[in-house]
Amino acid sequence: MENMFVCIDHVGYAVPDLDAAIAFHTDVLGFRLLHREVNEEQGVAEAMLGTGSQQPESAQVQLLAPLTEDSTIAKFIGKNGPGVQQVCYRVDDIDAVCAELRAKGVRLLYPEPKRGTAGARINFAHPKDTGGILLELTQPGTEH
Ligand code: CMX
Repeated sequence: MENMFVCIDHVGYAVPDLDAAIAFHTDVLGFRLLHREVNEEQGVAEAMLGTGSQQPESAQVQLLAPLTEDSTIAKFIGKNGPGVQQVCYRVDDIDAVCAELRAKGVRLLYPEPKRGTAGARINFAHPKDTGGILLELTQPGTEH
């Protein structure tokens, strides 16, 4: 595959309080709130913020707050404190990219993509196979 990734779609920050983090990003940093939702399967209340004019915008900020004490984000905050939890690359064909990464020995967390932000199809490469970065792959959905 010539180009596996379209762009950096977003960087995900683990935050303890979603409303407080949205307020900081909009009031202090001047981001625009683009989208917010609850994803029960991922255990998160999340928000997407952007500054650019591309549609769908690239290099957004994703704020991820834990829904429950045993969720992935709660565990991350408990271990590391709030901060950068993931970097997400946008792809055109997530099935093809996952197949290529698997063929190159990179472990993906899910056998099949799951539902992500705004109906995107997502998967994650394990941080132990990527130099310590949790890499999300996203193929934007029609709700984007
Ligand atoms: N970035 C980098 N390294 C990470 C990491 C992260 N976000 N999360 C865990 N690790 C590392 C830990 O530091 C640890 O390393 P050491 O063994 O060297 O100490 C190792 O991975 C295991 O860490 P853990 O705390 O025991 O975490 P788990 O193995 O239980 O979970 C992971 C790690 C990646 C499997 C889990 O975070 C996961 O399933 N992530 C994908 C789903 C997700 O992040 N959902 C929330 C976001 C939803 C969305 O973006 O839509």
